[in-house]
Amino acid sequence: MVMFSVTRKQSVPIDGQKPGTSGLRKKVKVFMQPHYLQNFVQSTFNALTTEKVRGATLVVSGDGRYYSKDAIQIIIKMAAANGVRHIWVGQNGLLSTPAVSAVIRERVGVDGSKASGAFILTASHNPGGPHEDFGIKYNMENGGPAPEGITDKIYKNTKTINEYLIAEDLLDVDITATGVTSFGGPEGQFNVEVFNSASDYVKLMKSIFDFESIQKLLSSPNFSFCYDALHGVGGAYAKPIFVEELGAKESFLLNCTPKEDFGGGHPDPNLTYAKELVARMGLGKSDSQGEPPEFGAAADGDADRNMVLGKRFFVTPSDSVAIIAANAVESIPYFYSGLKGVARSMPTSAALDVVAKHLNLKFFEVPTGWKFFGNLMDAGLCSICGEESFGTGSDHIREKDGIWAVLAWLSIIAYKNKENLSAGRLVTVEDIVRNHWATYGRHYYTRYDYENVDAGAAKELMAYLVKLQSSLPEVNKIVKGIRSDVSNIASADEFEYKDPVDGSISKHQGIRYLFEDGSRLVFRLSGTGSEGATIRLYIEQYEKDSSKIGRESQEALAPLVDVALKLSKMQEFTGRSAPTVIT
Ligand code: VG1
Ligand code: CO
Repeated sequence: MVMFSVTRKQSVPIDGQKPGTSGLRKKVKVFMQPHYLQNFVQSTFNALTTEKVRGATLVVSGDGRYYSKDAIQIIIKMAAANGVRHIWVGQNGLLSTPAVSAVIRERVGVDGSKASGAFILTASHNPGGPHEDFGIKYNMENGGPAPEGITDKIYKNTKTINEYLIAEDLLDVDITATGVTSFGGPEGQFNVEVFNSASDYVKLMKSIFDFESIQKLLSSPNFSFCYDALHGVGGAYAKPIFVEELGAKESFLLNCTPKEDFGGGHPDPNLTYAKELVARMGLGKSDSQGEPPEFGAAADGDADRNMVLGKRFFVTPSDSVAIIAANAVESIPYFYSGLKGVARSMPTSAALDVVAKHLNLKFFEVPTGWKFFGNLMDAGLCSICGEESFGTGSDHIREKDGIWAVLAWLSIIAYKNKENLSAGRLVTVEDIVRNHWATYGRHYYTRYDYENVDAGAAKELMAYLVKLQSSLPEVNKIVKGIRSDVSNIASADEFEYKDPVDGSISKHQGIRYLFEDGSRLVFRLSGTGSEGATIRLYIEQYEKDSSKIGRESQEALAPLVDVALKLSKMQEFTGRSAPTVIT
């Protein structure tokens, strides 16, 4: 057996290693600086404490973006030096974020060990390549992102770090082939196990959904489908699940070969960045030839997000989670015995609230970021949850799950068509959504993103909005001066969350203006960008009157948009006359 020794490397703190909404994300060249990644990894080990690290089994993998391969070898060497016993790596370093969560919760190693955590190497929906972003985050033994208590400790450690441990003489491990490589260290054997990236996840999906009914749907001549992985790691799961298990045609898959730079694109599944899919579905400016498929979906770089489309029809993520929750018990075997509760992030529309009320389900509103759902799920309080940012998931794991959401939609479509699949007209995605609105009312919803705004200007805008909140009569005077046809603002605050399970408090989670008729304006600064600041503006209006639910969303929301932009002095502060992305 090859032996290695442990080196203590001197280091100094490096600024700016505070994990954001979902880990630390920076430009690749920042991560490549000497000691940068190492400082963060050692700070994580130190935050977890030696007892948790020594002898542990940890997962290291990610969405395969540029620099992942180097980072994996560095983390393997540092894990060995810190006394970790087993490192698990998905073949070629690939594991989607939901698959990592599944692997932590479900997988048993060749020697019978179970993993207690993972380094996930991804900057998710941010672009990749030598000039773009890299990212790293740590997930805990429940399979979910480290809670703020841990990420705060990690950050604190990065500010005082003076050394890290590394097994410099450990040879690079071949991660292209499955199998176990063993080394001998000062504390005994150290193993690196490379395993198939898809098999644990595929097994889990088969235990949740009725694959037979989905297979029938996919083989029906009345049904067609398109899945766009945007060159992210979702492609490594799309083929085994949709083609090999469910019999979809290979031509249904788009951009399903994972690439280090996502083909130069922005792996963010929305109407702006998933251009090819949007055109295929008949929703683009210049649509592609032929009849669009009945169902389309896309994923982000690490495949935890999903966008769901019908033929010439966009499903908002806020509606998507509400519709899944409303139909899950009938259509998805995992939920046959009922839902424990549902949850959404604060800026997500209240469509889910209405479903929860109708079905008499427990309901929770949490801050942005998946880490807040985990506690609820661990406590058995929540089965299905979602975010407006194309994130949907359930308590089968502790991350949002893009492919799960697609399978959930396919299950619902299969269920709605189970009698008339070969004969009558298909119940389409659009039918399902319109029927939902007719039952529950419609939440018109849009999000405006102002990306890479000057950080100082963004802060000033936010401070201004908080200051305005001190006098509601003043705000209402301004609002009425902008548009007399919107209702009054009933309250305004900064969202604060007290975790019902552990009592922890998260402050400053977004600025809210709540109107008397249930409309909302929410302003937040993004915590996932790597350059400047991104301002997110979320606008929502509820319509119960069934004669008014068929309007174009941008038209229905125009008065509120007008109010939001003028009230916040968006152009004055940022110099931007239009957002970068409208969803
Ligand atoms: C964004 C989304 C948030 C999501 C987060 C991570 O955060 O708004 O809902 O949980 O990305 O998603 P922010 O702070 O930029 O608004 V992923 O798929 O990028 O890990
Ligand atoms: Co993601």
